[in-house]
Amino acid sequence: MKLRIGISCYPTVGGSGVLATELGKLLAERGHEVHFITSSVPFRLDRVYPNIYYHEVDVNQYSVFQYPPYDLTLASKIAEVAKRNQLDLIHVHYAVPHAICAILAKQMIDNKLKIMTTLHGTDITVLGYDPSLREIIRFAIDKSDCVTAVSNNLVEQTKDLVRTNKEIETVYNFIDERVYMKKEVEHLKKHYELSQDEKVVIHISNFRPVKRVCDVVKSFAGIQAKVKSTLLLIGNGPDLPVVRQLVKQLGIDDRVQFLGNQKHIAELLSMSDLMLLLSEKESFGLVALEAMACGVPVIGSNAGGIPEVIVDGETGYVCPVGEIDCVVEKAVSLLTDDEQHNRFSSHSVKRVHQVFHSERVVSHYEQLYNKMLES
Ligand code: GMT
Repeated sequence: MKLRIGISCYPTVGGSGVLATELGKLLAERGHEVHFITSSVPFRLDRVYPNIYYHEVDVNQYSVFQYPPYDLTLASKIAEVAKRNQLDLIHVHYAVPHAICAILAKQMIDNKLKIMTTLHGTDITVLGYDPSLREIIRFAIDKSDCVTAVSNNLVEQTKDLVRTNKEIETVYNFIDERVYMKKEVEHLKKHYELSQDEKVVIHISNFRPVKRVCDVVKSFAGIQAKVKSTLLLIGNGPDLPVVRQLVKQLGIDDRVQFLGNQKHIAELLSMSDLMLLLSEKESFGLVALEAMACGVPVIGSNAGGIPEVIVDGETGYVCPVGEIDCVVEKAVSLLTDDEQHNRFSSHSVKRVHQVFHSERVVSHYEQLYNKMLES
């Protein structure tokens, strides 16, 4: 059955926005009518897509208010779009504020809207520790018609932190396999002055402190002392200056390239031999999945949902948070053993297709939508 689906998320760079947008695109391909209700055009919505509509949440700054009323404007917009387009449901990404806005919108239109909330981590693992927000997060979860989280670990953490009895179903993240695949990039390697005999280690994040990018740099310092290699750092964020300073201090400036935010991630991954994702909090780690789809093994920390994505000793390695020696040892073993690397690389691609395939995940969401609408 064709559904009319609203989607609200933070549209800027970030895993939750990426996931929400890719989901919307694939739902539209399946014939559903998809309405994005966001503060700007989601950055992955980079051309015209049939069945996709965009409604801007235009937040005004009134001098009488100390803060711009984003939440209230979003709630009004969801109500308006839902009524005008007769939406069957709104799928919001984040309990706070987006589920709260949807609950308000639902009340504004006489409760005629089903709400699905997907938890991505930051809303729980950061905000859930704040006693002033815990009650409202629980309210958002309890009042949603269906709640999903992106890993089993996040389901457990939510139950522990927020103390809700609501059923929360794990629906893993996915990537678009037509985009994330190994590509021919010899010309690019030349552009980045990467020689044939050197290995490429990559890290992609928003450089927030939870990503522990300094651990990535320290690990790489150990790796490059044993294996000729270059580190590509992709992204931007608050820790960037500290990371730059550390690179200088360790005397590895000539081995590290800072590339800032990038659009064509699959190409950069296709030049790489290994990804490092050493976060202290990570509900899933979508970048790890993107790497695996391009045949790049990942060494990750044992934080959050990362061990559900990486199979230790098969598609990469899992090391305790902050244990640099473990990362260096595993990385050197992978980068110096071609047979092991090829095996891990093909297991990574296989795992993405078997466990995290977009067909499977989008069908799962569709089933949950239908179940929610029947109830
Ligand atoms: O990782 C971030 O800081 C961004 C954040 C977000 O909300 O966009 O990512 C979260 O959602 C992603 C998509 O589900 C997950 O892959 C990330 O692991 C998760 N980040 C954290 O839990 C820190």
